[in-house]
Amino acid sequence: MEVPSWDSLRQWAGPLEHEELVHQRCHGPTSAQATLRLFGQTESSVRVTLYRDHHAWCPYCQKIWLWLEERRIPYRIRKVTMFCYGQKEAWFTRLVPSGMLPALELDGRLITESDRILGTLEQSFGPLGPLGFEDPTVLQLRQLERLLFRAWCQWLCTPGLSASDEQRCRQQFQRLAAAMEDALVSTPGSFLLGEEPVTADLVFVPYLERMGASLAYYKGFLLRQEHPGIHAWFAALEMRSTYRGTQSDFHTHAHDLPPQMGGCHASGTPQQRQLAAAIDVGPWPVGEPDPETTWSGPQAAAAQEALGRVLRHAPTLIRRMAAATALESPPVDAALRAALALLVPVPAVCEPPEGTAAALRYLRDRISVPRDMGLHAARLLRGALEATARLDRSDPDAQGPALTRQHRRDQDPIGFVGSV
Ligand SMILES: N[C@@H](CCC(=O)N[C@@H](CS)C(=O)NCC(=O)O)C(=O)O
Repeated sequence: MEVPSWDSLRQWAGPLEHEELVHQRCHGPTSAQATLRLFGQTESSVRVTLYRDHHAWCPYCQKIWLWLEERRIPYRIRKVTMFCYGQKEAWFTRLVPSGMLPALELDGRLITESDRILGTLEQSFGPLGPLGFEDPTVLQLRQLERLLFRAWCQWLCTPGLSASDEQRCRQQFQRLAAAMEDALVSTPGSFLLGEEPVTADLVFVPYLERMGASLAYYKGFLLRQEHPGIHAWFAALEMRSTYRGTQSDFHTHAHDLPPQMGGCHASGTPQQRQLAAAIDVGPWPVGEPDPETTWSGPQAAAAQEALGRVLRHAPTLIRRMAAATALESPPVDAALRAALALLVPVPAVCEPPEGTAAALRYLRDRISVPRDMGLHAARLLRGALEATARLDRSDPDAQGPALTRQHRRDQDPIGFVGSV
């Protein structure tokens, strides 16, 4: 089958029209690509600016991001590069010399530290839910989250654990995960304090998401399968477009965590190796039932989203894919279009030019969720890139350069910034 042209692919992509896109990003569902959120209000109502990372990865930023989205407070977003991805913007270090995220401006006053930010937002706009951030019940839950966080770090980040140490760390982690499940069943409703998520829930979201991903990849442990109460809580969150807009996936977290955590250590059991390989190369979902999400959404919309996001950044993507694999741009350009042909309403199987499998896999390994697109769009795109790489006649098994563990400068946002 002949590889489709960019023009023919463009007709299937989602809204690329600037005005339509901007309106959707301001007023529509939560999106990692938004830079202004108005929730039906006008720009003059904006009192808040959130400074968060370009990668939509920082857990402390996710907590604030979710709070603003759930509470529907109009806000502006300014994105900043985290150290491990590239150069921190000078304008930001002038504002926050440590360079730490998140930071938030409210009526021109700058606040740092996520808990202080939440406290200030509550004072100005009222709490999310019946109890304030400093209420003893909420404080107790916040402490439980920190204990769970520590148990997770000990299990994931301690090098050279023996089999019995692994077991001990796992038990300690599971004891605290069960305490969270007890807290969940102690009140009616799917969330910690009832039928709707409150600040206490949002405090748990970022790290529980990272725990689920990293423990699957490095320990072969499926959090949601092992802890049905936590699974039900995630399932309730996944009914909300707010959470889905900030939700990452196993692959992104598994590879973004090591530089942030100073190393993540695999248990090396057969189950762990098998799961890690599936997370890396698919097919996705990596299990039945799907251990990452209960939300499936319409497949056609996910394909359209993936297509639209690649089209938006195609020249930069092609340049990076070619540079990383020492190829010329034209064959990489054609290989990428061959992969995208699998995402259109009537998919076509197209052979990529010979020798381009590594470039296709370079991109497969670097799709970042939710920075680039949602979880399902990313799965479809990774699948299309992998399936097309396998059709490479000269070297169907060629891999792209391995992902680094000390930093992720291969994900430097320069080159993508400025075009949404
Ligand atoms: N205690 C701080 C922790 C914030 C934090 O650790 N932020 C990290 C990102 S997750 C950061 O900005 N690091 C600097 C960088 O990576 O550029 C808070 O709660 O806000």
